[in-house]
Amino acid sequence: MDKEMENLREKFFKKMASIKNREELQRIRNEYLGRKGIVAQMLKKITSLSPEEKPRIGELLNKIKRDFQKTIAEKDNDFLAENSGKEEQVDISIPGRNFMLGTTHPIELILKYTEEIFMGMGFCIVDGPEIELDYYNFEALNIPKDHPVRDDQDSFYITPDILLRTQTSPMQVRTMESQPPPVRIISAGKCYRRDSIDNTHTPMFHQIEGLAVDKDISLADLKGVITEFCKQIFGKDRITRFRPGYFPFVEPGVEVDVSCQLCQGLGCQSCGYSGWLEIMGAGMVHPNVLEMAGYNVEKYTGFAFGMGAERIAMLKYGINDIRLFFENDLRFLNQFK
Ligand code: 2U9
Repeated sequence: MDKEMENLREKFFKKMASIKNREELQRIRNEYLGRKGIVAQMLKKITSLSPEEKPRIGELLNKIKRDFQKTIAEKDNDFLAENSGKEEQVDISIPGRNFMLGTTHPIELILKYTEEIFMGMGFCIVDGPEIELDYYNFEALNIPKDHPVRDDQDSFYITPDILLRTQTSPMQVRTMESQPPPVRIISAGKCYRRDSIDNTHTPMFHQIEGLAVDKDISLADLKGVITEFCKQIFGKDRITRFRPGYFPFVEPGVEVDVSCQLCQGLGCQSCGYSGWLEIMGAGMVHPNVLEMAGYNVEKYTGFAFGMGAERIAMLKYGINDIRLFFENDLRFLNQFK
């Protein structure tokens, strides 16, 4: 065994003296120190030695192993040092790399603009869960189990009582439950409905809703706030129109139109020759909704409104297909800086 170990050393150092690169070094490392390498095999042989020889040979072999490891590591460092000089050379004549800069998504832009406009009128922003209880999504909004409006807002149910929210109103109910009036809040975010996809429908969309509850709130306050919003988001020259409309959570309910920018209200193809574009629904909060949230309906009234962020973006930017928002085509997205 002593002779064998001597030969081993001699052969290893001879080979090491002639290697030229890291690949060759790796090969020698595997050959000598690998799991099935020469040193490992010799260490295995120790078991067959006499009890007196075992510790001596074991110690010598382990010393050989440490020496080989050290020599290989030193050689590796030499190679690295030689190469690193080359790698770090900088050619300052090469033009710099262009980094792709992201842009804000148009829906995010609309959400941010809208929130800022309403914050300027004293509203706060509230955020809430996208997975909701049926109670907050429907019942507390005056939509009991058998109400026909549930057909228009068919949802994705997780259990019979838990669903993906179909509107952002649940958070407004939760806010009313958690604080007394006055309340002035905007709730915006993703909503889900089981709609078939076409150029105006996707099963996930974004809603922006507002709610104001206080003493002496009237429909005139609603009209003033919405008219101001339309002027700020679409332009000073736009005017608004309020028509009667039905929504179970408001009474009276209204549908809000903004004058068409292309024809200045005269009528053209884009507004269906009416001069008006529908932008949202709104109304005075139904007393049942206020009462279920624990508010005194003798003392307080409120207004609420709701709109689709995609629809607002389509009207503001002249986009005719809602699917463009979710296809992530950079040629589309890069237009919104
Ligand atoms: C509470 C009480 C009332 C919010 C309102 C609408 C009318 C409305 C639609 C617009 C387009 C939904 O995304 S859409 O399909 N919304 O027409 N939303 S009133 O009323 C509320 C909200 C919260 C507590």
